[in-house]
Amino acid sequence: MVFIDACFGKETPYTPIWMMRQAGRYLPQYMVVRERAGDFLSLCRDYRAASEVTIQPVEILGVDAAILFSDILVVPMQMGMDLRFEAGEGPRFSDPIRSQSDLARLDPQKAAAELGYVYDTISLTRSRLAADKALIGFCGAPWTIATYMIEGGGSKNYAVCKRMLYENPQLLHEILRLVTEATKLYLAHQIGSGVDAVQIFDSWAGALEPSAYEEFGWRYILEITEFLKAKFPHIPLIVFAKGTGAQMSRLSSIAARRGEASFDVWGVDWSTPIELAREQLGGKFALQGNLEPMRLYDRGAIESGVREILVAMKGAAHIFNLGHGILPDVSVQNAKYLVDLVHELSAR
Ligand code: 1CP
Repeated sequence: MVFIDACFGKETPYTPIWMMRQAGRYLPQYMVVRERAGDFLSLCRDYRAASEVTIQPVEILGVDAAILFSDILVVPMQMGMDLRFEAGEGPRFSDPIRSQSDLARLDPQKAAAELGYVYDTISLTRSRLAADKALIGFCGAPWTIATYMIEGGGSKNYAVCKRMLYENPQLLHEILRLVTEATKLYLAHQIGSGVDAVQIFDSWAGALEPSAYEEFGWRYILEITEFLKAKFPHIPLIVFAKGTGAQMSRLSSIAARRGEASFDVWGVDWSTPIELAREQLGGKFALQGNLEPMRLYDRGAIESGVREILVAMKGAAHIFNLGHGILPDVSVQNAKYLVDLVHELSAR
């Protein structure tokens, strides 16, 4: 698979591409399946429907990899929390974790066992997906998951989490430890069910000051990648820690001090110059990214952005992607234009 070869830094006939959040509302075919399923969580739990929307972007856009259709928040939900997606409001936990006594409600083993609908989606999808297309499994990084568990939903300033971080760091560490345990088991099951690669999304990494991110964010990610790399060396691991562009060399040194690289691909967000990422990380990691997602509104903007990124990454291990998730109102034609353009301009 071209995508897997690129993750491991091997030469490929062209630069592979997929898009974060590629299965979603901008696709009319997704909306049809979503309506049929009722609500978002029912869609995640219905493995046939989830598999169908996982495959849609591969068939409609021609991307080189499918990403499992699910959500990062199914992990805390199956650990024992009450999750709702209110229309237009995003995720809500009615019972956020705020004190030591709340921890008794969280069970990592139960989570990994109750996520069977995800494992079913993976095996069905792998059996249906073309042999040359990769299936990516994923999870949220412990820090990003913890922000939702503690705040009770999305947040602008993460004040409840950060107050806990400075006032009661031990409690935050205990929450992160439980999520880390659940995530290791969950990802091992995802790999056992057939995913070809795994991405860890640390979407809110940039919310922490660098020293706090090292202690409460990065080290838990490395714990997960070290665990998986030892067990499944043939499965490429991708880490996307959004908003950490100014810390790339520090974070990679921390990883290097712990031993051999435990992950393969460094996800670069749209605010980080990819040539800077190449300078600081090139040779050690394949890079993934980093077109500004809003460029998808305009074909001229797509073309100039693609050309710039391909020139900066020429001769280096690279997977093309957006620098964060695709937005719900972009045109499918423009998304397809991007995929075709990357394939065409990178052909060797
Ligand atoms: O109403 C709906 O249709 C639900 C919208 C939706 C979708 C389509 C949510 C709710 N999640 C998803 C799917 C999803 N989430 C995928 C599927 C595979 C794909 O990429 O196509 C993935 C990988 C995610 C991951 C995810 N969920 C992240 C990390 C990636 C990122 O964008 O930073 C995060 C932060 C979430 C939480 C979440 N779930 C849903 C929403 C709207 C959010 C974000 C809320 C917020 O901004 O705080």
